Amino acid sequence: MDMRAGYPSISVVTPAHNEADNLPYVLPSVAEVATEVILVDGQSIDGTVAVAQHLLPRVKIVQQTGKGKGNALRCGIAACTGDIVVTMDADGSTNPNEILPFVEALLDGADVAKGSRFLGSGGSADITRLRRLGNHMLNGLVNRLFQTPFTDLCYGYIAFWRECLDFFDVDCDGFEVETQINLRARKANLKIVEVPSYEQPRRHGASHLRTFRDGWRVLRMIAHEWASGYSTIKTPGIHRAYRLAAVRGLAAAGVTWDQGSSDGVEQVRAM
Ligand SMILES: Nc1nc2c(ncn2[C@@H]2O[C@H](COP(=O)(O)OP(=O)(O)O)[C@@H](O)[C@H]2O)c(=O)[nH]1
Ligand SMILES: [Mg+2]
Repeated sequence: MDMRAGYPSISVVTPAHNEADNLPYVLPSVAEVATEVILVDGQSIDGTVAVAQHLLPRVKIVQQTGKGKGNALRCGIAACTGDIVVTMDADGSTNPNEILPFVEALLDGADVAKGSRFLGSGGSADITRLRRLGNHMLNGLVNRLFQTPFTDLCYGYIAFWRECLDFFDVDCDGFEVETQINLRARKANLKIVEVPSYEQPRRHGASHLRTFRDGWRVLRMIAHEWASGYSTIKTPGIHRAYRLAAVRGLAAAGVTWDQGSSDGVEQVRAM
């Protein structure tokens, strides 16, 4: 990892509900690339917090305020201070060595880099046939409704510039959270790219996801986002300009927003 001065700082958020046995496969490798590691504990009773602190003394522990993976990510993302936020699972299925390609995609101009198990070198040794089918159908529905080219809707490995949170909120509770992030980023006209990712099998324990209950929640999320309209900001470049300004510290040098110019295009300008 290139740790030059000026390289963006990376906050990794990992939600964990009883993942103590899996953390040794995750935290040490994540620590090699992350500036900040935030573990969001879901009232684990297997020593998850103690194991995390033993493996990585600098880990930030956040206790979630409600229930579910969405609530956990919401709490964890709120605690991030890095330029880049990366969400990844704590069960050993998402490979920490893949963080770098996500970051590179952001440095190449994306606002959001979402992992895909169904693109190029991606794959999954974890997903069941039924879940694959459900994901495929929901993904197809989203692509029709939102004119997106997504290949994987419900995957927990996502990276984005933290400034993107000025354009969307994460405010759901369950496994529909990735769908919410992807759709709200799309609706805010952010530039989204997919990064091939290989999902390994969860190392220990069982999935917390219940296929029909959570598939239904994803479907309801799609309907809700479809019904609630798009961002009124129509210029994708504004996001990148804003983010670049923030990352380069231009804000401190007096960046102003020029809204409502003659062609209706908003611009960000460094004075
Ligand atoms: N804090 C917290 N983490 C959760 C909760 N539900 C799931 N997770 C975590 O979210 C990640 C993905 O969950 P997992 O059960 O592996 O779902 P799957 O990958 O879709 O089969 C894992 O790290 C879980 O520990 C929750 O309610 N609270
Ligand atoms: Mg998993």
